[in-house]
Amino acid sequence: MEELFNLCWLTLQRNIRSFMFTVIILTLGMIVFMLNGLPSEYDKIYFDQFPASFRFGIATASYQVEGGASHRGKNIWDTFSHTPGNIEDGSTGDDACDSFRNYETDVKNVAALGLDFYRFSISWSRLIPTGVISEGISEAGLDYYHKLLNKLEEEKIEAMVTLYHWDLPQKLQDYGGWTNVSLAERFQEYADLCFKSFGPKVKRWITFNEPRETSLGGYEIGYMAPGYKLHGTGTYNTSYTILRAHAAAYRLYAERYRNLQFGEVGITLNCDWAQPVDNSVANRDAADRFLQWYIGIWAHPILLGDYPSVIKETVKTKTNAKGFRKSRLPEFSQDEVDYIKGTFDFLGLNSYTTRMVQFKQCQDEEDHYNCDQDLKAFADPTWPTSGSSWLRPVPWGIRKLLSQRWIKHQYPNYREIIVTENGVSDRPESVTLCDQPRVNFFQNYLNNVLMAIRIDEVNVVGYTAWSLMDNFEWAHGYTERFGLFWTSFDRPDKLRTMKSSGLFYKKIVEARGFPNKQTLLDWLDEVDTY
Ligand code: GBH
Repeated sequence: MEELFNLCWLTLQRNIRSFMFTVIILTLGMIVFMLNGLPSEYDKIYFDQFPASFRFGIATASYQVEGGASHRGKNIWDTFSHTPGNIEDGSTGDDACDSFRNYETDVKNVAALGLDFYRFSISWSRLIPTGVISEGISEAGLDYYHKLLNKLEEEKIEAMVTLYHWDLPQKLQDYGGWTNVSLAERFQEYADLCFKSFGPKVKRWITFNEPRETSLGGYEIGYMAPGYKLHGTGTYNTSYTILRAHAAAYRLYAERYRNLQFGEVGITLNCDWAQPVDNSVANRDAADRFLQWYIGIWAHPILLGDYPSVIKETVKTKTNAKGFRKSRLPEFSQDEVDYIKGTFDFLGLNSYTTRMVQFKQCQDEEDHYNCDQDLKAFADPTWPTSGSSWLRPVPWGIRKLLSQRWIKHQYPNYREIIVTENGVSDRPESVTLCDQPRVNFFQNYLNNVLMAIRIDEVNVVGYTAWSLMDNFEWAHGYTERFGLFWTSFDRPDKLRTMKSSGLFYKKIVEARGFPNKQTLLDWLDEVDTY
């Protein structure tokens, strides 16, 4: 009995000791926790600088910001936006941000962010009102871009100039637009005028911005100008002309201008990352098809030669099955393959979001670019939302897209990649100058680009935020704001005011990256109270 009592007493004593020990450990833990905070999302940030030669910039596009519509020839976005029902808020780009008059402020704002370059686009019909050079050139149009380029030079900001950001002269649309192969020649003449006039002041030229959107949005689905619904052929037929036009401009520059002007010519392609829903072969193949149809249809002919074989074979099989001998996808001759192949000094990439992808046999009776891919693409409901239904911030997506998972692997000869657009929208009623979600977006996307460079060794040489200021967001008019500067559209002077995201981007650019956790937290505090 006594032994038993002693045993119990001993056990109790030992337990009290371990109980006290636990209490002390917990208290110490609490103290450490209170001093340092929880392990946070900031512990996942990769702290390092971008390479010394890395360039930071910001972008706009002519129709979205210029206004001054009465001072130039008519283009397809004038026609499209003036047609009732096409634009969400019934607006047009007639005035937009009035950069036609405010270009000096724009350059000043780019300089205020401490940036290395400004990416803007030239309005074709501002230089050549009908699009046909023999019908006349506008001196006032040339003058406008000279003034803009001079101002940039004064501020020591490099110019990255897009030749085609969707605003085709209307007269060229009347001849069939990009379904007409001879538009490649008209484009080459226009490019020639731009190289000749502005070349000495331009470091990088982009022939086309997101040709996929021109083709799919403009000619197959129809939510963009010119609004055609050529299902099954619109994307493929126009891609054939656009690829030839791109190559024609590239070759012209290489032959006649490069030795004198020392610039580079590339194209900007857009792409979402495609994450297979699981590891099955069927779903991984579906995600790969998503990427081939999205970016491969453009990148493969330019980097490796000809359309990707999966697209050639699939479209041919599907067309044959309907009883037609000739594929809906045009065929390049060997000469054409060689003409287009290798026409890039750098690859521009616009990326905003990610899709989950799953195999799904398309049942549509109708031929369609989407149906040809046999897949279902959707957003994971847990991803955050933004001001645009299609745009779900998924920062790791851009890293996978750039890295060995895709672009670096598919196109080993890619040379240099420049992220030519990346950004996020909000709705004017929800967020104003203190745009915390946008700050968060840039922090995480820029950090993933940094990891792609430093960890995955992708040769990304520049990054471009979209956009300098809120502007005409195509079919969504002025209902979605992407700016790092707020635009007061209701004021005649279209006043621009820097948002928190502008200040945050400036900090990253100044530091050339992410120095350490404390500095990052200090920046976030500062921009939050801004
Ligand atoms: C870029 O396109 C453009 O280059 C730029 O001009 C634009 O302002 C920016 O992004 C932001 O959108 O509304 O569901 O019909 C990005 C690619 C393709 C994304 C068309 C939106 C419309 C989908 N865009 N897409 S929907």
